[in-house]
Amino acid sequence: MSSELILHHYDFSNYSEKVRLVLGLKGLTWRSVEIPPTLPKPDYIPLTGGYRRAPALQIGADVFCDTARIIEELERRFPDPTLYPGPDPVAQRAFIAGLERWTDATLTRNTINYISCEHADADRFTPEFLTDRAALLGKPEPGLAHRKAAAAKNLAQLRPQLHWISDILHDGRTYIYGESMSLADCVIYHPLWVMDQLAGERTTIIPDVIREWMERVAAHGHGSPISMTAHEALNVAASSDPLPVLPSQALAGDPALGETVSITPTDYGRANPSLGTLVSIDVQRMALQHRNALTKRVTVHFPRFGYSVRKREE
Ligand SMILES: N[C@@H](CCC(=O)N[C@@H](CS)C(=O)NCC(=O)O)C(=O)O
Repeated sequence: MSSELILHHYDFSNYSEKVRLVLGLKGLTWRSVEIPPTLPKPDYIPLTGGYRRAPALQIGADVFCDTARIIEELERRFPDPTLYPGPDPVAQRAFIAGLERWTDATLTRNTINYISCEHADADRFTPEFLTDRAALLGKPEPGLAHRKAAAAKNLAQLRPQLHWISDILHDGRTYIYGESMSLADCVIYHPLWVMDQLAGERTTIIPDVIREWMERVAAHGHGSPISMTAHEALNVAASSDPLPVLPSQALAGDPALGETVSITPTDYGRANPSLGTLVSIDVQRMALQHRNALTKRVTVHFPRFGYSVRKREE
């Protein structure tokens, strides 16, 4: 039974970068499977049961979707060094979860929208990529006049957020929480980092105090990735059994264990839900199992926050 960590990701994916930083902070060795940034993803979707977004962490025949669920699992398996080095790790975890809602939703949306309008001619924005993202977000592809206005609008939203980050760092601290890097650094870093990746150059709007902190964070690296093909990863799933599932504590209105369900992001990517049999659910997390010829039986894990679960009529 393989317990190797297999990360399915791609280079300029900011959510993948969040997880890569966690792997670096913990000094882990992992297998790296490069997935396409646009649909179709024929070697990835058989693992996730339909979910298209990046990244996912595969361990044998268990697949963890969404950075929140992936990072929870990494902290559980590899608690040392911790992602929550403060005096009260339980409270710190909750505060960072709140912080992450800001950076994953608003900050990421503003940095990506700003850069894709301001640097619309960057190599990264191929027609294929833009069409895929317009469909993913359910929006039309913007014309040139609209782009200029949207860049200005997003920059106006971005500036106050950059000030918040500069203010956190104004006393010369090394990391967001002081002397030790924590998950707070990873969750603020990735939406800023992605601007340079998409523009293909160093973005000028990031102030020096933030740039210097970003360099300290990046210096922790990504751990030790060893590449793996998508085909090898599918074979790992097919030759492993899923781990025993977590005990359940369903809420009123939840589907029953054993029912066929769909698990769908509540924000974007709703056209690509995961389908399977509900095997575990509690207030924070849920999991379904599916099987196909490529993977055999696989358990796919999601956080409860940001995903809805519904019974499907067969
Ligand atoms: N809440 C998710 C968001 C994941 C996400 O949106 N990832 C982006 C890449 S950075 C994505 O999947 N974009 C569409 C795609 O790659 O197919 C998480 O934390 O993992």
